[in-house]
Amino acid sequence: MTAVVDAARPEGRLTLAVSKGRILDQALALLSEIGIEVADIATSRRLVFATSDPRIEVMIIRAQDVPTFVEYGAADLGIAGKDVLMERERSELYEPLDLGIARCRLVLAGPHDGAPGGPRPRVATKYVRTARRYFAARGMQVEVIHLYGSMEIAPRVGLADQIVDLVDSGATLRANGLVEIARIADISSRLVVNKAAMKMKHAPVREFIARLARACAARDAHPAGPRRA
Ligand code: PRT
Ligand code: MG
Repeated sequence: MTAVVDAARPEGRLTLAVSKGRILDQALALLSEIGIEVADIATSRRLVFATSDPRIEVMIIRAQDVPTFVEYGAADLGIAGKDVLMERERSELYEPLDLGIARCRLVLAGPHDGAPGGPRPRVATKYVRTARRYFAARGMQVEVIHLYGSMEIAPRVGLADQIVDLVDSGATLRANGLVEIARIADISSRLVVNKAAMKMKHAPVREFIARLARACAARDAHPAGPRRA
């Protein structure tokens, strides 16, 4: 793979890619725990932000794109959901740390009054590869239908018999008359690291991982604390 060479990025400076959306607030809270504050994030339309630590800049991009930016070296590090990482065909990334944020679970769900769906039920999901792997491992014959969102309505409108999707509180499933049939995976956000950056920027990368690891450990030791992510 040809790495992106960014002449504008000074030696030793680290770029961290974080997804916008629901991971962002908890990721920023974690960064704040290690003394990294991101400037003007609420007001700006920029995508790359300086931080209170001159050695670290933050790039805010779509959840699904974080591993790609890191894999190609456009960012040295990233914070991505395990769901997104599992769905990648191959991974050229280090995944040194479970940050324990944006926790949820990937489940198989179906209508509470639903018929099993015949010999080859249709399953709608955004997580096509992960779903295929799950069913193949169990010798289950299903037709996987790829959707980009709103999986929960698929059974109601007869598009699918079941869905594979993320669940947090369960409110979305309930609101759509669905129940959890099986838990496929526990999900949380992970720190991922570009392999070349791990070699070429070894000291700052290791230091950054260690700081985040300490912040996660401190949070987990005091789970009732006010800043729990
Ligand atoms: O919009 P974009 O394409 O950029 O990405 P995205 O929509 O995938 O991003 P976003 O902001 O939704 O964040 C996605 C990441 O957050 C996922 O990759 C997960 O790692 C993490 N995460 C944690 C979740 C949830 N919890 C979650 N509950 N992502 C989505 N959900 C959705 C779920 O799909 C369902 O629609 O929330 C709904 C269920 O929530 P409950 O509480 O009703 O059960
Ligand atoms: Mg979204």
